[in-house]
Amino acid sequence: MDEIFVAKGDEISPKDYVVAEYYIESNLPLLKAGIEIAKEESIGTWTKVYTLTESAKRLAGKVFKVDEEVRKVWVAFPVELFDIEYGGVSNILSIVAGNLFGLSKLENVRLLDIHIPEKICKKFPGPRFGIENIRKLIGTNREKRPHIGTIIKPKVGLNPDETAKVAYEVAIGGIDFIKDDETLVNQKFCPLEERVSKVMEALDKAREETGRQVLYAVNVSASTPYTLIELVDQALENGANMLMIDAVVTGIPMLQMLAEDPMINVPIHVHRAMHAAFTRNKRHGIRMVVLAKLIRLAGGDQLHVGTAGIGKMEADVRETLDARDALLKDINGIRKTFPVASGGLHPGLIPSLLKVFGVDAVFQFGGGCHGHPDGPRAGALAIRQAIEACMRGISLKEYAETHPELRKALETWSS
Ligand code: RUB
Ligand code: CA
Repeated sequence: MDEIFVAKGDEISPKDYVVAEYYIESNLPLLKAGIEIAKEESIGTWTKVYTLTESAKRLAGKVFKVDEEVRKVWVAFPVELFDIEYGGVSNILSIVAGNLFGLSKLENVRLLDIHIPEKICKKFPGPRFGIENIRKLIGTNREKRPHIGTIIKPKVGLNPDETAKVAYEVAIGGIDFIKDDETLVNQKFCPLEERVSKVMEALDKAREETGRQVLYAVNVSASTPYTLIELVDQALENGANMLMIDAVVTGIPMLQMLAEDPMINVPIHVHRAMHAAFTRNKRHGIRMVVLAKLIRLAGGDQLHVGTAGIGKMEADVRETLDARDALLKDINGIRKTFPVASGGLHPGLIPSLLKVFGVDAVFQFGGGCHGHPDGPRAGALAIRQAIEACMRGISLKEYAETHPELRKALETWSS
């Protein structure tokens, strides 16, 4: 019976299968361990069942490659197994990343990557804006540079007036976009409707003074589709020009719902709080690259991918860059998602960030903006100056001699 869960490499056409790569630790021989996954996630169970029809057998997942040295197994799941119209990302995850993590015969399993064929990719919306159109909104499509964003800090606690004041200061200082922090939604101390109305008023005022439109990503990570849409309506009615959703805690399908809504004509920034519960362990869980592929397909215009170990959050360079590449590489004409580096960043780290990420990236600063001794406007100016210095090939130290905000930032956070 196990033979139906095994195939030769040349029998698997990448057009007709979703291919999942797993790292496995098990007492079973690796091929057998892979078969446990193929079986559990397609047409099998722990024992022979007499209800298995001949036509059901064509839906068997198949192990078609094993690499003993790195303990890797490749499993191909036939396209027909997936219900993309109704099940979408939920259905994909329930197959390639479902029960298998709990199988007692497997001590550790890590989903390393997935390869999704064109016929499935085409059924997803992808980003409505993507890098090119966000660049048009910010005005950087000719002179390409990384975008700079800020997370308002403290992450919660400011009221709408205080939030708007900070927004005005960083907008004048030269930030490209502002985002709510992930734990701020619609709490009583800072109701979303009033917050958006006041922040947008402050950003309009800044635009009149500087000629630059700053984007504000409003966190609408609500618990049900109904409350989500209620918050989206409140945000858009009050002039929001960007939305933010935490796609891990809220669910990728909620992101897709926003991306497919013809009434929502603003980019969507995607946060990923809680991802490290399953992406961090190198032996068990799901790599960030998998999440990045699914979030791009579902319509995320910007997505956090980590800082390659430059900032405060754990991540090795390879993990960050693989996630970044998944957002940028060509996938059947689907727009590119802006990779976001965030967490523990400050102006002194911009040269290292540029070296790793290049210009097609968003660098985001919370403490590294609002912790500037002269306040958020000076913080934003210092970030802007660090970008300018790098784009002009001048060292930060030299540029700081004539730019006091940058000088103070470098003194504050010597890297
Ligand atoms: C960063 C911040 C974000 C983290 C999340 O604030 O608020 O939530 O970037 O991590 P600060 P990741 O700049 O003050 O550290 O981007 O890795 O998902
Ligand atoms: Ca945060």
